Amino acid sequence: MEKHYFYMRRAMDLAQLGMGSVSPNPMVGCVIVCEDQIIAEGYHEYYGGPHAEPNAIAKVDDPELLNKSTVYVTLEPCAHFGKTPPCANLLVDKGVKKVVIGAVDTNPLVGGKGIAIMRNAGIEVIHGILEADVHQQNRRFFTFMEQNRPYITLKWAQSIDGFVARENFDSKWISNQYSRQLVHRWRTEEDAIMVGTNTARYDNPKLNVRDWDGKNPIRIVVDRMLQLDRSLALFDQQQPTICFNIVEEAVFENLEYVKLDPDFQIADIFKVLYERKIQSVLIEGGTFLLNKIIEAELWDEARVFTGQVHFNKGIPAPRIIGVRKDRLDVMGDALELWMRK
Ligand code: AOF
Ligand code: ZN
Repeated sequence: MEKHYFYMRRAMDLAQLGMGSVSPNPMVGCVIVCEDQIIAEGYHEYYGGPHAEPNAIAKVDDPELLNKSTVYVTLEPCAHFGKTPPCANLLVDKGVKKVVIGAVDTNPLVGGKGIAIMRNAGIEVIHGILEADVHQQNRRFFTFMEQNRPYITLKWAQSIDGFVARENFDSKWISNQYSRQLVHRWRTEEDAIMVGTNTARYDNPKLNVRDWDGKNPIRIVVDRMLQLDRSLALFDQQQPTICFNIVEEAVFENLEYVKLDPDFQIADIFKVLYERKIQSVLIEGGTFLLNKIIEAELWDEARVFTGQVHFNKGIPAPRIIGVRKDRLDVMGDALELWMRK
């Protein structure tokens, strides 16, 4: 039994290498073990590319070994013809002896069917090894599949006395350069970043990745009445941008205006994002938008920096109730990590 956890952990480490490249697919890793030795490894490397299992199988030198091998895979092998043929059938065709799975795939196209295909073919299948960890690793994918909305991470920085900005909306220099660099890393890990009107107006954020290596996310802004100046950095068309409003529908190169009903709710925005396969969103402010999402209980995770400054008065930080996961020190800034459940 012990061994299962060891190999599954290795498969999870491989899966993690797909972070930032596989969305909206899950991160999946695969390890093939013959007589207590790893004979091949693979992972899902990029969206649209081969799945973890064929990548691992391709690395096996002697296919004869497969009929006495155990395949460890973090997610249930797929049962559908998608961008690639079903992985469950591949494992059957290759004659593997046993398959050990982390979590069952809740994609309705798969959902237990992969396991059934393999069991019907006589393969011994067990699942649920490190299941909670695999769920945590693919929390964006599972939330997207099960709740039909993107996985939402809230982020803000506050002063020691609980303000996100001074009264004139000046919010510069709450957090230090290391915290700000960490945010750039986070931007590479989500499909999109979203801000409200005031943040776009007063902070004029570029919402791109500068202090880390990785892909730029899609930018999303809510500008109800289309009052934002088109010269703001976020409208520079250097990266795909969506502007939600109630005035007009329009598409330019890399910049799209999506019109919603005048009484639209946060859930309506998330529905559009779901339909566009945007699996995760980092909400970078401001407090109006953050509070709306907190009230609607449509967030999953919050990351809150507290910097070493006092504002005495200003714009109060959002307040959340949930399960706090951790409190870390980022070179003097306190970073609290909250999970909603
Ligand atoms: C696996 N192994 O490595 C991954 C799986 O569009 P496709 O064909 O790439 O299929 C995507 C779906 O396949 C995805 O939503 C998820 O259910 C499953 N991902 N399955 O057997 C893998 N990445
Ligand atoms: Zn597959």
